[in-house]
Amino acid sequence: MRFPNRDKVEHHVYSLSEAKKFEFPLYKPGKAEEITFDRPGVVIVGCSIHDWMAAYVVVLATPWFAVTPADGAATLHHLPPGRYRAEVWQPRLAESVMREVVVTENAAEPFSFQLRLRADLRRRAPLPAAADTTKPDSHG
Ligand SMILES: [Cu+2]
Repeated sequence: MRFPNRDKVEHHVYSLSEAKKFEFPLYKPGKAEEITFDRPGVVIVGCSIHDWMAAYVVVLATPWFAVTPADGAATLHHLPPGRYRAEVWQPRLAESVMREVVVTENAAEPFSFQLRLRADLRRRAPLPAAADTTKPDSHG
C-alpha cells in the first residue's frame, strides 16, 4: 500500500498494531512510502502531530470481501458453492459479529447483521481558523 502525503503539511504517520508496526517520522508533503501488509489483522494508522487523524487498514487472508457503501449493503459475486463464515468489521464495533453462510450453485440467501457500536469518542479536527471569515473579500 502506498501512502502519498498530498497535504501541504508534514505528518508523523505510525501504527502500533500487532498486524503491522511502522512509522514515517516527519513525513513531508510529496513523499510516498510503501508498506507491505503481510499479516492478517486490523492496522490502526495514526498521526502523532494531528491526533484526531486515524485510518484503518484491514488485511484479510481471503479474496472475498466488500467495503459497504453508505446504505450498508454489500454483495459478493462469483463465490464458489460451499460453507463460509461471514464477518463484519467496523472501527466502533462493540462485539465480534459473524455467521455461517451456505452458498449453493445459484446463490446464497440474503441476510443482514445488526451491529452494536460503541460511542464515538474520537477527538475532532480543530475548526478552520475563524480569521478567514473576517477578510473583506471573503464574501464575494
Ligand atoms: Cu498529521
